[in-house]
Amino acid sequence: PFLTNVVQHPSFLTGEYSTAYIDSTPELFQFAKRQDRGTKLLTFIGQTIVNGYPGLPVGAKPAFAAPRIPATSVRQCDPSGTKQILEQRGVQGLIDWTRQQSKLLVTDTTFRDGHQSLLATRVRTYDLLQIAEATGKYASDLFSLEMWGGATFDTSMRFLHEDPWERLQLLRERIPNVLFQMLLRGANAVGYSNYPDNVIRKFVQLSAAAGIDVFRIFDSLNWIEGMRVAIDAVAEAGKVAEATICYTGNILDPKRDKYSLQYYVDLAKTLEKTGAHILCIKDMAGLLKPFAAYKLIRALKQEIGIPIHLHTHDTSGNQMATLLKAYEAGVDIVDAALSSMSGLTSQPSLNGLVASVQGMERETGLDLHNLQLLSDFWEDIRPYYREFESGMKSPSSEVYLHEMPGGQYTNLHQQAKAVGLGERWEEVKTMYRTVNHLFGDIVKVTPSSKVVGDMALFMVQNNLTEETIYEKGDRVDFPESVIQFMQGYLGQPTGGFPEQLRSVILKGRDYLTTRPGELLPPADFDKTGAELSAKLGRPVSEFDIMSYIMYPKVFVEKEKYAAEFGQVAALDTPTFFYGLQVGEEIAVNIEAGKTLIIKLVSVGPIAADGCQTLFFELNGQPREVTIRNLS
Ligand code: 3PY
Ligand code: ZN
Repeated sequence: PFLTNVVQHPSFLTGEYSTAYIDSTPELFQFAKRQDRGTKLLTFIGQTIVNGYPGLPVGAKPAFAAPRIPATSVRQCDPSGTKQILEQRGVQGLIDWTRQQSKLLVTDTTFRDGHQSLLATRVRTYDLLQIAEATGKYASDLFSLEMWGGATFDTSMRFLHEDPWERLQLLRERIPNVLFQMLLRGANAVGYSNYPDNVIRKFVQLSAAAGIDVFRIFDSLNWIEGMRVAIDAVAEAGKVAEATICYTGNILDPKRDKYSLQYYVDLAKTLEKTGAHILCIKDMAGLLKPFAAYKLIRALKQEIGIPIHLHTHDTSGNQMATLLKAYEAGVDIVDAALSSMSGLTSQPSLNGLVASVQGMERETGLDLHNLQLLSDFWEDIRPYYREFESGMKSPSSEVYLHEMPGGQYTNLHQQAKAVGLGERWEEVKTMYRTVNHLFGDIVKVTPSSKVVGDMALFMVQNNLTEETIYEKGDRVDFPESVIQFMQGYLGQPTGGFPEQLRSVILKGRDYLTTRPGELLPPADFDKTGAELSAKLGRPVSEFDIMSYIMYPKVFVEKEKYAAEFGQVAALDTPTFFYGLQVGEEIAVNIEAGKTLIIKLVSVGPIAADGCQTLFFELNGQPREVTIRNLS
């Protein structure tokens, strides 16, 4: 009975999902006055020149060489790749083909996990589009391209001021032949807490309609209940449900028996019974050592009939060996990233993998020369994003100690810097391990990994230790994410919650023992859409409504940003991050057939009121914008 109180708790309702949001935050809906598109973009560029892009240095724009973009002739008129196999033969036909064909199949993760793990998820649609057609052409023998979901949904809106759905649709138009794959966090969709079941179903339908073919579905605690709704929805949409076991611990260590070989085999069998078309082993932190991979995949091959897809991160530097041992054990599909976007916290090198198995019975069929052309492009654009690199320069076996997912490493590092703990990063990593221990050794992957990260930052900040937390904990308010985790909003961990710690953190609050999605009131899409449309003063699409339901605040901020600064997504990346140099001229395509020519003529001094005037030419006409210097 008390469970109803929990789901009506205001913090839960406003957390990530609420239709009451519009009414409770009217100030968010006051938009800047209308200006023409050119002036908006000049304002954005001026703002970036004067005050910098948030988090990046202000000052001279670095010199970047133009990226090498391999020539593509007109779009392939007769595409044939895995996408066509799915379309012509259906899901079962695709799975049968996967089993019958003889190659090692490969997924390229560069468009999603590669940059999520190396560049804090900051790669812009503009750059993805530059290489999209060439990717479809030169990597047409891929099983799939992982290119959406995970952290990209949130980040594209929050930091890049882009529409994630538009990214998906634009890439789909340019890459008609390879399966598109996304990462879906089960009942958390692409967010950080559970959503009502009808939101999960709708999210899957919309993603499928916009172009996703393969849904990698995981639960951040390996809790099967958190995956069922999504698995069923994907099957219903006629798409591929790739259900996931997240790998943690070490199956070769008899002392670490919470996550044993038997644990994974049982989970895999349950997922197969639940309707998974493919099984993913998601080694999000890169803990699956080579010989463990062999043992795990051999065992799974004997116990289940569906294809096995291996995902890992190369943080330790050991993971090419893991892929090769997985090959020996008969893995069907593996993930890798183009070489210039591989290694360290990203996936092992795709180019290297292709070369490694050349001449073997199950060589990949991918062409090394063509892959090099694609890698060259990424090598050239990676410097645009250098400020988002983690600073990690070599492989680190420390990952076996802290067990932090590759996709979290750069993001948590940024988060630590943002709260003033940049200097104490070593302590944060050690605390991450301590928190895992305090939590009872849990699976750590978004969002459970975020909870561990938040708690680690919090403990370092407040000088709490494993020993003092129980006494001092009564007097501190823990982060909201930690409270919600202990309340069961991310689901139930294997072996349950640590009771003593839970009571210190919850301080008498209620908690759930069943699936949050069962209790959450369903979203009313029509009502939310009508309200949103009225507030924004424009018609809204189903995609807008979904973005809003997933991330209400971030979505509205994005709308406000667009009202003030226009289509910043149309700017090239160096200009987006660093503005223009005096004398520099760029062409900006704001819609098909409409190009703005923007030139920075000069930058005025800081006036007494703290403002600076920038003089531009817009399509040859003089224009000026005045920006307050915030330094
Ligand atoms: C995500 O959920 O974004 C991940 O990449 C988890 O590994
Ligand atoms: Zn990953």
